[in-house]
Amino acid sequence: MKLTLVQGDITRQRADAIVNAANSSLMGGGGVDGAIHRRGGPEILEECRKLRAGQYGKGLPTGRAVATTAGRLPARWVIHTVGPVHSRSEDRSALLASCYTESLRVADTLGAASVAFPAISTGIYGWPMDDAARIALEAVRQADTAVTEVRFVLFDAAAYATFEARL
Ligand code: AR6
Repeated sequence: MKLTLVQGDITRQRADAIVNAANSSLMGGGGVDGAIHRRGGPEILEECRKLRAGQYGKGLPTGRAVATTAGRLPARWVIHTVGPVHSRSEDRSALLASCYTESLRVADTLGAASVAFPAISTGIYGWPMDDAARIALEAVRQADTAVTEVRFVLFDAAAYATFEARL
């Protein structure tokens, strides 16, 4: 598997699938979730609504992943995953790792060869970047997947530098 790091906006990435750091409701939010729905258009939310009306009536559990169309984005699919909120009192790193492995598992079911990830849980959900980078890189490296390219799309220079140091 080829692992690459880029600094930029994930909504601009050409990849078979881009991953969204969503929340359980799948109804959109701020951060990368807001950007994906804004730029991708209403088609994505429409599919999310159908998922909520069907299989995910109670919402998508933390650490799980599900795919929709990518609407107007230059990707074929958006894989929505729900990161854990960072906690000082409880070790939730297995749930964060699960976001990466479950997203890759969904990518495999789609036949996606290239997948772009944001740094899940490192914004509104408060996960320290260095620890999140360690967990993300380890999870992706150890994943049993047919995906041949994983790209981490880091929003700012500091996040990029942290991932680069870890890599
Ligand atoms: N491209 C790439 N990375 C981005 C972009 C972008 N366009 N925008 C932000 N980031 P966050 P979370 C980075 O808050 O912490 C939403 O409301 C950002 O700098 O998007 O998992 C959801 O609905 C940070 O490093 O996701 C949930 O309620 C990283 O993406 C909640 O936020 C993740 O930040 C999820 O929180």
